[in-house]
Amino acid sequence: MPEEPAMAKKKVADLALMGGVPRFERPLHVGQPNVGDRARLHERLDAILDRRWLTNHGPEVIELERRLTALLGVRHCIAVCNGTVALEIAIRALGLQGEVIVPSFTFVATAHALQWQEITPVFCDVDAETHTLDPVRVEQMISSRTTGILGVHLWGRACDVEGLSEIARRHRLALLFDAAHALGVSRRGRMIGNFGDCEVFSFHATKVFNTFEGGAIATNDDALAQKIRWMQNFGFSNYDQVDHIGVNGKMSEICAAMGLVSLESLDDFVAVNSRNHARYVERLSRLPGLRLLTYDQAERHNHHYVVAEVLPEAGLDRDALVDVLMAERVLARRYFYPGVHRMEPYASLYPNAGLLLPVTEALVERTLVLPTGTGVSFEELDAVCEIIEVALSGAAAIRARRSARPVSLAGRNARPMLAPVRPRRAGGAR
Ligand code: T4K
Repeated sequence: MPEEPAMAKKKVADLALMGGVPRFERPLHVGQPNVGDRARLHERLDAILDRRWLTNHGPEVIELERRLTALLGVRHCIAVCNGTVALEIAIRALGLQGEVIVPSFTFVATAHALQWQEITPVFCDVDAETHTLDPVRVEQMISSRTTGILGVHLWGRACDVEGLSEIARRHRLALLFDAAHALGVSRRGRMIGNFGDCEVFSFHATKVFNTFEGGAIATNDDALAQKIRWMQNFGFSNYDQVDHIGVNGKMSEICAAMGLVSLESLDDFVAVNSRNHARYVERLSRLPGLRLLTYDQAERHNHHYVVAEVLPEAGLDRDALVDVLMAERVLARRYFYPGVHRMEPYASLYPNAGLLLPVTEALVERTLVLPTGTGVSFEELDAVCEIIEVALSGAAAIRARRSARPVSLAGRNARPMLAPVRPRRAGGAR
């Protein structure tokens, strides 16, 4: 019989947390970038340098906006330097002030984009199944100071856009969506990008589609699009003429080139994600206490996030499982722990916000995001599943080990571990 490699995980004693050899030599990341055709990217970079047109709405940005507009089936898609600045511009262009209702179960940028402009983010609870804003709770949070609702299509699963639109219409509120996770996703057959007053995408390196850093604002409102374009470029409406307050939110040509190359491979990226997601569901959803989030088969999805909820029946809590995985160099993430309302400045400004966020408070304790994307091979993914299976089967031993030596890799000090990355080749588009 061939011998098992030293790092194979067959029993709980093999786990690195229990003294075994780590399964992976180099870290396995959530959010390792998808990279398209390198030769095409190099060609585009040469063309940019030959043209000597590096930024300020050059031909690459114009082409990217044209293709994104077509992909989304929307009237306008304005490329921006990153998703956070795109949110800030959208919020400003919509004239939001006072209070805006927003989930706390999101990346901190969603709330920061409001607070940065001295608008109060009013944290609203999410639905336990969908992880997105619960319209019933949204309506309860509306006050005389409320000017808008900012929903988040978390994990690329669309909010209840119909419910939120109806509330916004009835209360005359602006409605925008943080669609950072939702490029290539549909809602009732219509692409995300078409809902609310506008929707904001992130094209950060860790997203399914990336421009290194980048983002975009999509809208069907011509006047709003015009205002966003001015605001994104210092308020210039013409040479020498400034009609608005504005910032520098422009996307550079090099980022747009990466975007065009990424767009050409987007279907391949999504196919890999979709295959990976199906494999995780197949192997992990049969384990007691693990709930894998699924995607509505009737819609288009990017399957970019593999999200598990670790329930009490698992025998290990989420942080224990993260410790097990981190010891194997699987950098699973606790997105979006501890909830924005527990981060500063919000924790000090609104110390009791958690009382109104019971679902969020539960989700931040049990949600786990696993590695996927073209940087993760199918074999690596199976090895991650194997680690989880072995860990849950030996939950009691792991609990005992952790209480004897309570050093948590999942704590704040874990971050320096993320630094060393060695280049490598794996399956998927390159
Ligand atoms: N709204 C929502 C709902 C969002 O999720 C985000 C961003 C935004 C708004 C704001 O959009 P941007 O302004 O970022 O365009 C990461 C991303 O930096 C952030 O863009 C993203 N959400 C968030 C969910 O994830 P961190 O703090 O987790 O990043 P970091 O450095 O820990 O990287 C994540 C993992 O990816 C690590 O294991 C390392 C790996 N990685 C990262 C980069 C940048 C790589 O392997 N290669 C890389 O190039 O926030």
